[in-house]
Amino acid sequence: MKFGNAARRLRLPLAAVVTAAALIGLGTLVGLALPQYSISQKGREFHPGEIAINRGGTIQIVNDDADLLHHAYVDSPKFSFDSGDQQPGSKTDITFPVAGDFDVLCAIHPKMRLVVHVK
Ligand SMILES: [Cu+2]
Repeated sequence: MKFGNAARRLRLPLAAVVTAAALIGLGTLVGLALPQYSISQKGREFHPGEIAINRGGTIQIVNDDADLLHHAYVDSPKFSFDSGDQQPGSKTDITFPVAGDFDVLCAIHPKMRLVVHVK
């Protein structure tokens, strides 16, 4: 009985360690392949309107407006990007290779602004 209890006590932490290791491994793979941050375009606004990421990080912008085109772009001396027209439901990835503060704007809706702080 005592041994059984001890084994049971040992098994749980071991399972937790194995699960954690598997998750960390998976997370590393996913982190390499998928964008880490998701931004929604809805109601002619970016949600959230501001985000902080690390250099080399990727954000994914999703056009959640059912019937509006968007067109995200960055125009700065350090870094430029142009998504082209973003159809409703489409997803656009932007990777920021340099540190700084960047405005992601919309070429169709001048009031749309997303501030990206890259550390
Ligand atoms: Cu727009």
